[in-house]
Amino acid sequence: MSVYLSLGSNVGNRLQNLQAAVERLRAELGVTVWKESRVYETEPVGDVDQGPFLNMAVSVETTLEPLDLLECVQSIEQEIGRERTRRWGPRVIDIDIVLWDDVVLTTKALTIPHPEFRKRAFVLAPLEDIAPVAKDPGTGLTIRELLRAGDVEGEVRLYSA
Ligand code: A4P
Ligand code: MG
Repeated sequence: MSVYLSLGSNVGNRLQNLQAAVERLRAELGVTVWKESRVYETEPVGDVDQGPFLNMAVSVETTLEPLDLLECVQSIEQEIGRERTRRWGPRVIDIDIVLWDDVVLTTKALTIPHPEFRKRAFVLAPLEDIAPVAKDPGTGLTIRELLRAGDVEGEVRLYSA
């Protein structure tokens, strides 16, 4: 079983924020972190004028139900001090559930696969590091195929601290 999470930060010590989030995920009961991608510096996507992000992806296995994992990652976000400002705006840490095996789920609180991920290089490039042939149940395409599909937005490059 594989669940893929996308992590992003563009406020404060961005690398430290990502590392703190992964550390807390590792400490969660019922969550096992398997793989960590490299860290990418990425151009902000969306209408908000804000600084560049660091983004990464991790694969986890979990005994939690999807909504419970969402609650879990949201409490980690709050712990790390995310200030809830505006949608798509700057954040200390943002953790999104991107894929959950071949689960397709649309509820008010949670949509899996993440509705925006197919066109976001800042999600796909880190994911390609750890899961190039994982399949998007929505389109049947792999991460690698989505990344090469052409309508992917935002510049990304490997980050070295
Ligand atoms: N929610 C629904 N589905 C999911 C899911 N699969 N994973 C709901 C996580 N959350 C999900 O999210 C708002 C609500 O989405 C949650 O309460 C949950 O119930 P939020 O994290 O509170 O708010 P947000 O992140 O500001 O809004 P949103 O729409 O999730 O923004 P995104 O899509 O996360 O985009 N550019 C770069 N380069 N790198 C980035 O990381 N991130 C964003 C944020 C914009 N631009 C970026 C980046
Ligand atoms: Mg989010």
